[in-house]
Amino acid sequence: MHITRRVLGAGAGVTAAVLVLVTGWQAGAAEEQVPGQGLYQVRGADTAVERTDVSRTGVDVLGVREGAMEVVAGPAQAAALRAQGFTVSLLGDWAAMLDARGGGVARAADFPAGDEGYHTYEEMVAALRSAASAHPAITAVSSIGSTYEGRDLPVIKISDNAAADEDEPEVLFTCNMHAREHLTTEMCLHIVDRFTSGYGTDDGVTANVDAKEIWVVPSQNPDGAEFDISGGEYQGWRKNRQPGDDGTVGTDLNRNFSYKWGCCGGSSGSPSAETYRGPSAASAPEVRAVQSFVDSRVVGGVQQIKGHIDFHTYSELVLWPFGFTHDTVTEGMTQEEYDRFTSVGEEMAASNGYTPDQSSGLYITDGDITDWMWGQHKVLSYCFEMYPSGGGVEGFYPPDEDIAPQTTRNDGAVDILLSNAT
Ligand code: 0X9
Ligand code: CA
Ligand code: CA
Ligand code: CA
Ligand code: ZN
Repeated sequence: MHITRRVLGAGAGVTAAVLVLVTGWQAGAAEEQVPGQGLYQVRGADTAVERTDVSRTGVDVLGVREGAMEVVAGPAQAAALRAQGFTVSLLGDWAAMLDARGGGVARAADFPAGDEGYHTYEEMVAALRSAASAHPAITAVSSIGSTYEGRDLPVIKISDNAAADEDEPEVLFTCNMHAREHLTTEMCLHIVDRFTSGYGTDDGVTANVDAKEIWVVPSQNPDGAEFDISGGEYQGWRKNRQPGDDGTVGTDLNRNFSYKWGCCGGSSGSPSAETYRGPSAASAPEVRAVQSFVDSRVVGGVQQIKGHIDFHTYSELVLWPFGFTHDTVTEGMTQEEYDRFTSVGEEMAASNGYTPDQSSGLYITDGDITDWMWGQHKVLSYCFEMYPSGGGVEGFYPPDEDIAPQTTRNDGAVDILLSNAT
């Protein structure tokens, strides 16, 4: 589900040239390849080990469904996968598919035409401010730091007596670590809306707000998210916007966390890769901000945050640590702890219809947030891959009509996480 960047930065001329060149590809081109990035289906990667092999070729894995992977790959990568024995079939030209999804000219200040129901960075900040001004007693908005480009990373705290640091279990929800996973920003904003506007009327909401301190970070990567919607069409962007050593832009924030960073072949050392881990652990300002915020919740030697969900898209999965190893029980994870992850994970998955698994069951990653949250702080931490279960380019850009049903769908899972955060 990570992805190779669409080569758009060079300007519209490049896209036009690709479109001209690809007109021949449908007409039975021998190897089924496009000159630029193609969306491919890969068959034969039936085990996590094989899927990790696929991922390590540097292709952008969009999703895994019923034994088939959907990946975005260049011609050489497609050829390499075939050489490794996988069955690779072309589904379409990636740039052309993104163009088709763009929906034409859009208002520069918002999402592409038809998707304005999604929140831009500015709209997200405004939504937090208005929730706070409508419910001042139970909210506090602040910032956990700033991005590479200098944007604030807002966090909202929701609790009774929000201004005070009370002795209540704390819970963290984080979203939009990957730029193009915009549905997750809406997930965090839905959590904010539910636990503020439902206070005093919904008994379950009221009990949670009274008994817990809920922290919500709606976007961990606003630079990337704004870039992804710049120019009125989607860019298919994943990483942050920080240049690497060679000038290529972007670190994969979900490979940059400090626990077992770069340990295990679950990330790339090459700045141009979609899973570039950065030059050192926590080299990305966004990751430093999240880590120092969580570090700051150690009060009197005790981590106050007891539960966490990091929302991603897509594939409809509930994932838990560790991602760096296939082992269930290892240094930092006892059988009892693993069983707890499994049972809460399965309960949440039963509530939203997602598939539960240890994250390495998908593929190996190192330096991801849930490994760090658990490995460093022993926080019950999950990665949700939201709607849809599959779907190529559409997968990252569901129409805004999907926001309400697909965020509400996780209400039960969020409540289960809260009740287990003790
Ligand atoms: O690769 C990722 O960072 C996550 N998937 S995404 O498509 N949203 O990029 C999954 C991270 C979960 N960890 C492992 N699968 N090990
Ligand atoms: Ca909007
Ligand atoms: Ca409180
Ligand atoms: Ca507290
Ligand atoms: Zn993601």
